[in-house]
Amino acid sequence: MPNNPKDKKFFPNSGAAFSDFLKTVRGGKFAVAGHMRPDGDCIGSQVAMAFLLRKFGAESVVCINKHEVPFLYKDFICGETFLPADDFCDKSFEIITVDCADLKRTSENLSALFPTPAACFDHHVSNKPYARANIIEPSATATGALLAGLMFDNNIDFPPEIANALYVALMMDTRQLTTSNTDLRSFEIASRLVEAGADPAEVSIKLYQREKFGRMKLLAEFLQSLEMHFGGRVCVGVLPCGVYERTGSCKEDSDGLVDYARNIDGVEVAALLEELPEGGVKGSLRSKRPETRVNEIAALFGGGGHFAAAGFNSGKPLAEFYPEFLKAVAQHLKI
Ligand SMILES: [Mn+2]
Repeated sequence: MPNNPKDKKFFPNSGAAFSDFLKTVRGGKFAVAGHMRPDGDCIGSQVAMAFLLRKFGAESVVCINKHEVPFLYKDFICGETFLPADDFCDKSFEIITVDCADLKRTSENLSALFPTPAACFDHHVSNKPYARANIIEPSATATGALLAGLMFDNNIDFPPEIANALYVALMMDTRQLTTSNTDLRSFEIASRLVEAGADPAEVSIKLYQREKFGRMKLLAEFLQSLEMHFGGRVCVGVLPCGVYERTGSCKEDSDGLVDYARNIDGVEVAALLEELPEGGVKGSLRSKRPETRVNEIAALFGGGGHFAAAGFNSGKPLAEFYPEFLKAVAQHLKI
């Protein structure tokens, strides 16, 4: 083991592909594409990639996404131009994707117009290589962690605002370094990013202290609706029709509400059952641990997802669906 930890490479297996890719950048025109409904890892990675391309001599660089940069991340785009993917058709540009396991995740338009991107940087285990250069590290906890690691490995300097964008990427995909895949390397990269100028306290204020009043009112209604079942092992909350209008919130504000139910001590399965205006129920499921496999409960109702986070839609009215759902959960948990 080298004495100086900085001699250690974060991503030795991708080093050669990364160097080869950088040699192709000079003079090129690049559109850095992220996935639809972009998250913090996507935006932070796009911004860092745009910086890198320009640093290595790209003539023109833009960022493109199907959906707009979410309000939370607008402070971290470092002056980059984000264009709507549905309108982008300039074939003098090459596409580089970040954080997209599948080219279709960019947009229908882009995947049809640019079937073979110049490069793909990703950390999804499901990624099937679709670009000319595929730099994929499934053990990286964020695409931003992969990009940061590759830049550290190659002694590529970047300014504090890029360190901040990459830090945001890492924090969002690891839920502030707490997800089950968070490893020592994630902490080391976070530490190097702070050394490069990332500001954890400022990032934390900008990401976690910007709640909207309407969302807080929605949360209050959701918490009020929580019911415990089976001795506290299952917690279910509902959002009735009209709740968004009543609280001055919107549909996106329901993201993450179900986590409050999961966070209760002793709860193994948490559910948010939302009554849809067109009829039926949208369900979001969470478990504390992946072994609980809530995706298998979701599958009973035609949905799916991950072991600890899954979802489904049912056509049945909430009052009819609720008891059926409880029965299915009890069977799954062998209660
Ligand atoms: Mn990601």
